[in-house]
Amino acid sequence: MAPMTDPPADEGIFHYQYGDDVPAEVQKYWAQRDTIFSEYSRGIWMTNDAWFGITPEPVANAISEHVSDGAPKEKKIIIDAFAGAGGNAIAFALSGRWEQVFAIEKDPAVLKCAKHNAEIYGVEKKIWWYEGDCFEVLRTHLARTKDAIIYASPPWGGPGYREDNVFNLKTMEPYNLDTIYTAFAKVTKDIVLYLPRTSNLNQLVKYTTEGKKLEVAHYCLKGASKAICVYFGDFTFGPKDDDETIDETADGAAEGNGVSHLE
Ligand code: MGP
Repeated sequence: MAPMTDPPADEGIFHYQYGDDVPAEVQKYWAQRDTIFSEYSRGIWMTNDAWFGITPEPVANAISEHVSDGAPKEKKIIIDAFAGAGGNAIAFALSGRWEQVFAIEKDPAVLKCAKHNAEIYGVEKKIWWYEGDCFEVLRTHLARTKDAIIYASPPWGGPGYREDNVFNLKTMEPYNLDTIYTAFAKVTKDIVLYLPRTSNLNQLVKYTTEGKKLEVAHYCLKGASKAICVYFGDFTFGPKDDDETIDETADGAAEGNGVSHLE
């Protein structure tokens, strides 16, 4: 159990307890802190930028359940390529589904947050951490991890993504869809991407195997879609009536609804 330790503010790491300390651009996320991390008050660490990309815990849990159920049974390793402050890797480690959970994060301060946050959830030692660029780490350390799946919640170029009615995955910054998919597919075809809810679905179809369905799920909080996950490769999901099993009614709970199939 992690003791409540002071965050190293000189490294840009904070645990905001009072609204007055929170920068304007982070206020909206901080207001939802107990939804984003149910254990926030136990001393969760964040950098200011990490707030924009963190997956809220109910959504991370819903995704984790979906990934666990849908991944080919022989796959025992999951790689979180853009681990951020740890939301998804923590959920994957807590699920107990994986023999190994790898988490890659480029920003040393954000990685420090992720490790600390995982400690709060009691799973810091269940995750293999890599500091570095995920494309480099995949190439140099994980290229032969054939029984892995890759989960990635990449940067979307900042909150400005909301201004586009249809989000163009070809111009996503700093890595576009093709860069991400092509690099990851060298390790495995079983890839899950967390992308803007308005993503151009036509741009995803090109990466499906001929004749196969591509699963796309909206993940919602309080009735509003937060993002989609796209399941490439050999993911299979049960009868579609069962998709709603991850749909919970409690306030703030995630709904894994809206699974659609593109062919
Ligand atoms: P949001 O769009 O900032 O908030 O992020 P919201 O509440 O949907 O906006 P509203 O003003 O329309 O109500 C929604 C969710 O998207 C966040 O909780 C993150 O999980 C995710 N998200 C947002 N951004 C900018 C990114 C990003 O750059 N990368 C990743 N991976 N996820 C992001």
